[in-house]
Amino acid sequence: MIRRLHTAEPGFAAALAALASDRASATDVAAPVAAIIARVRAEGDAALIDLTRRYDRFPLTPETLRVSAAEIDAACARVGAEQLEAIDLAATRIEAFHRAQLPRDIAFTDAAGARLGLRWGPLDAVGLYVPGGKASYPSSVLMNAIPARVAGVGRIAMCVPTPDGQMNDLVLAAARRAGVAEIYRVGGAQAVAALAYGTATIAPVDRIVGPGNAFVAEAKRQVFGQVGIDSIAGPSEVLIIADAGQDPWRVALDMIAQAEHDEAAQSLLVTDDAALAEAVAAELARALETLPRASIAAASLAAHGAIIIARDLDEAAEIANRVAPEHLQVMTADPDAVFARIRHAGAAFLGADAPTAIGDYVAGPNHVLPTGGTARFSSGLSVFDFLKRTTFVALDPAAMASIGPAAATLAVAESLDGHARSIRARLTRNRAENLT
Ligand code: HSO
Ligand code: ZN
Repeated sequence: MIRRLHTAEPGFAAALAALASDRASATDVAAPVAAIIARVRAEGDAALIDLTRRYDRFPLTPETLRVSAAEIDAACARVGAEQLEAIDLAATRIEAFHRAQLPRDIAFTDAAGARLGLRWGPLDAVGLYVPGGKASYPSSVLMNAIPARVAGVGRIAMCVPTPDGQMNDLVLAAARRAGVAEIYRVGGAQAVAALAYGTATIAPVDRIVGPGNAFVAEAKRQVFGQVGIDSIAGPSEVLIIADAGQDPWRVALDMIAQAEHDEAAQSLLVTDDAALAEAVAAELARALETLPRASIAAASLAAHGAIIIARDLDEAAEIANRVAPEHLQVMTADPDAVFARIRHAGAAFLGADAPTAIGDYVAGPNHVLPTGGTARFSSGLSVFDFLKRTTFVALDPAAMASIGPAAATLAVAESLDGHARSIRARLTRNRAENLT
């Protein structure tokens, strides 16, 4: 039920490439999403109300669009103490890790006497999309909202669909713990449109983050430019590098933890030990017997999973670099040595005691990570997604005298005399000279 691949076999490179393709389900919803966005822009709240009645079967009104503080209180009161404590531990650790990321401003005076610098500042307002239904994860509320808070974002507006009026109490409790109080009962492309363009009730934001279904992803693509967006998340994936002597039961459970997310999820094991490979395959079958989400996990493992037998751990690391997985686990005798060879992975988990699932919840680093090989050129969510830089230049006459003439020369070379004159006006007060 899970394929084996040997790096020594001729077709290996092609087989590895095939594993990477065919995972993203390409549902083309561009046209209906464009229509929804146009409606929200034209009709505002009335469109949100109508679309929510239609798609979420909920009789939304202007008064119930925003979730009240009393409703959030009531939701939190229904959550058990153990779960609230777990949310609190997760939030505390996520906050500490993201606080450590905060960058420093730069300011210095260079040899020419120019004072140069760069100042970081938060976005004014961010929209957080939270899916409804089965993929409504409180942990993702924490992972998206806390970095924004830590960055100093002034306003965080959250949209969450409530199909048939159902709200997830834990999602509201996580929002409260993350300091998000502005929550709207609206989802889908209409929520993204409202956050991007604003309605009478929902003020527009500057950037929209958070996972969603095909409609939400397409809506984010279409509003990009009006607002910033985060990267569009694909199905989750893990690549585990394990050597001889690792516990096959643990390896199997770590593969299943990823596979149970989605039929399109991917779990790969790369090992230099053929005996471990077979032991893990046997444990996968055993572990699936009692897994509540066995049908999803089994489908994922059969369609997209693989156990790869490599010559050695160097080759295993090279395979990981080629795959550029969202999550990398290194379960080897010397995980740091293997990790030193890794160039492309969204997040790494080092050692036999650090499963990906701990990072999904409480480790501290973000669980919103680049999927589908995009770790080759991008990174997981961080405070930088909610910060921007403004550079500055301050010059006195001496500094201008030092660097101005070269600028004037380049301006003339570009046939931009207005630029040259603007510069020369700082080099001399003689108007005739400004114009030469
Ligand atoms: N593994 C998912 C995050 C998640 N797992 C949330 C459980 N809840 C993407 O990194
Ligand atoms: Zn997960």
